[in-house]
Amino acid sequence: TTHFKPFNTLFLESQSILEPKGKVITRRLSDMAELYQDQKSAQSLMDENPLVYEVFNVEVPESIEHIQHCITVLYPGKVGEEFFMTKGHYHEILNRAEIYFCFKGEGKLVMQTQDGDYEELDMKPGTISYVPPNWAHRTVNTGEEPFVFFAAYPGDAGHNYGDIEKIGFRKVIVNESGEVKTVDNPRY
Ligand code: S6P
Ligand code: ZN
Repeated sequence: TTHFKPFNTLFLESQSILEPKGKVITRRLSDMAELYQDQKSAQSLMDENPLVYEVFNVEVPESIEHIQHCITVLYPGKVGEEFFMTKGHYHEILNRAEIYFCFKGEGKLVMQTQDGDYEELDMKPGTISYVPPNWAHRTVNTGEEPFVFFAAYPGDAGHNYGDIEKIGFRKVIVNESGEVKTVDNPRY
């Protein structure tokens, strides 16, 4: 028989290196500038074009019997007063769930359904977060060091970015005189 062979992956956290390397997704501000509220600040950062996050993917087949898994490193920073964040997505197969495990830094996991329900969870080292079926999800780095978490989800889940790119989440996470605040998204 030809069963898929078990294997280990090692994440060298201090160097942000995954072994074996797998597929790395790199997102800079220019890849997502339009998602931030303060477009003036976004434009003024464009020359510098900071690295916002990297996703280190372990390569497994994209089918239901497998479990995709990866590490996200979301760097600290702000666009205006809005914290660096991931693009955010629904799964292409909407009812595919996901688990996040945070092991460095701090942040928020913001989620919403197509009916407009909104929830957010705090993440810090040791937090295991459950994203149930049907919830769009985005992470936000509210701290001053890289926010690092592991994710696992069904192999066939896929990513649907379009809906979030159009209207975003109902809320945005901002710095307000040194405090982390959740405020209404004026564009929603
Ligand atoms: C995949 C999972 C994460 C994100 C990653 C980047 O289902 O939710 O690995 O892909 O954190 O976020 P995004 O929204 O750019 O894919
Ligand atoms: Zn996901």
